[in-house]
Amino acid sequence: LTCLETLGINQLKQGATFFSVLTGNTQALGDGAEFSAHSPIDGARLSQFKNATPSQLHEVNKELQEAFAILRNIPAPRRGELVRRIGEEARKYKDELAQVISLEAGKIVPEALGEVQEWIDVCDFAVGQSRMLHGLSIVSERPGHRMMEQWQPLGPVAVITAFNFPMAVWAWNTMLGLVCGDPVLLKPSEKAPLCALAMYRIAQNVLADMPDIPKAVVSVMIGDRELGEAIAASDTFPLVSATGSTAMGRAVATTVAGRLGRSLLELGGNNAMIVSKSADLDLALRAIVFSAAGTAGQRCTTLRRLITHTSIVDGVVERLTKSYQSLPIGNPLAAGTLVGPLVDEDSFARMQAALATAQQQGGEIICGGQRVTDGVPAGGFYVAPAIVRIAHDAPIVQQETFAPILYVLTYDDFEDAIAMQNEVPQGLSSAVFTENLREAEYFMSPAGSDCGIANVNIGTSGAEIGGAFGGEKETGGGRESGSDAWRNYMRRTTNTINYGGDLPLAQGIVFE
Ligand code: UN1
Repeated sequence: LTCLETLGINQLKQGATFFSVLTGNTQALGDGAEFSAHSPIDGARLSQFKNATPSQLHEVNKELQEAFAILRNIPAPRRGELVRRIGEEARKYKDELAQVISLEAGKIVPEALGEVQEWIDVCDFAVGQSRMLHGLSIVSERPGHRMMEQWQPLGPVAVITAFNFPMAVWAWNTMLGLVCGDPVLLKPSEKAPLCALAMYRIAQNVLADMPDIPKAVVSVMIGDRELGEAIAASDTFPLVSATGSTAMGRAVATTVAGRLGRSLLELGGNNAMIVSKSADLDLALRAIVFSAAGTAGQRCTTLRRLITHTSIVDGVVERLTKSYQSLPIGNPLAAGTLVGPLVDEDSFARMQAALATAQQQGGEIICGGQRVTDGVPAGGFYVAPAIVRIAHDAPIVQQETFAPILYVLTYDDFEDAIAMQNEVPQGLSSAVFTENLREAEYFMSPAGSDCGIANVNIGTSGAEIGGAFGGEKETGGGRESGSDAWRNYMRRTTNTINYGGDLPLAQGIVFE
């Protein structure tokens, strides 16, 4: 695989086994059990690793602490220069990086390139932010005093990521974490470990030319759940940022809360779009297909529920079915493919189970759902994206199934549509298609969508990095990427300074 050669990933191994502990200074095999990662494209084995263990984490933590002691004193714009150069390096190897994503996550090339672009974009954003880590200046009630806030580096940050956005989610956390003065340890999905090695290589290429910055500021440990639990339990990390299932996030958050650490969670979504009777349907149809079938339904922002006005639902379903049937499904590396494979057989089994349950609960499969074996690489799990008409309150509709299933629900009153949009336990992304100003504003109002993302006349997926990304309820409440998400990676100090010659007490207290 030439991309692994070009990126220098093939040097990161001993015999046939890749390193699982990488801190820039140390590069070592894991001490734990061996495992392999396979390509969703054809099931072929891509790589072989050994799990890094909690005792190896203990050693890495020392390096992270030492790195933090140095990094926090390096001026933030210099830390920004590190991130600027990482962005340049990612630009240079954009095609190769995208190829590693396609191989490990099964993403089509245009979307894989988009993911690398998301990394590059957040670098640019973070470089600017490195000169804008502003605090407030606050007036004091006491004569001869003033107050201010400062934002200080927080400490080593752990980032736990999922297979579906192996580079972008790491980059949101890491590029901002670095400018904020925090070393970042990544524990990637075991389904996408080569992506982690690729990102490590890119960052270490840059760090090699910046000897004032400790190499361990971009570190990686590859391991299983046991490693994740040890990270969550470790006092080394004042912040643990985790992306993945709600079950995983709940376990991480509970452990981190037990030691009163902070967690930054981006968990399940069950994203809906309301299609009003006034909607521009040409636009809506395109948005639905990209959001629901794109990435083979494996984004946390994937459109899963279509809440359509009763008067237009039949026409919408008919047009949607037509475009679903002409979607090119196949090898994600081939030009023209729009829908690649599911990540693995388990994922396929979960999709089949969800479809069977939907039928038991009164749902009707309008199209798709079946495995596709013609014209696709053997060994991969390719499926036709499914459309299911079902009642909004069927229990299966309340769950996130990480596969391309679009549930079509209907409404008569706009208020009911909002209630349906909000009735699920997840709260990540949402959208309305309407030409009606009142509906659009209502949707975005305090009584509207309860999600972290509420879009008008665009789909639920494909957010740009400038906004804060994340959601409410079981989605976990975290906000990453743009806006003021940088504050997650810093601690706030409030300073009160007395430049007078007296010592007045606040609240007018006299103590003498
Ligand atoms: C995810 O699926 O974990 O908004 C992240 C989007 C992408 C990020 C998705 N920018 O769909």
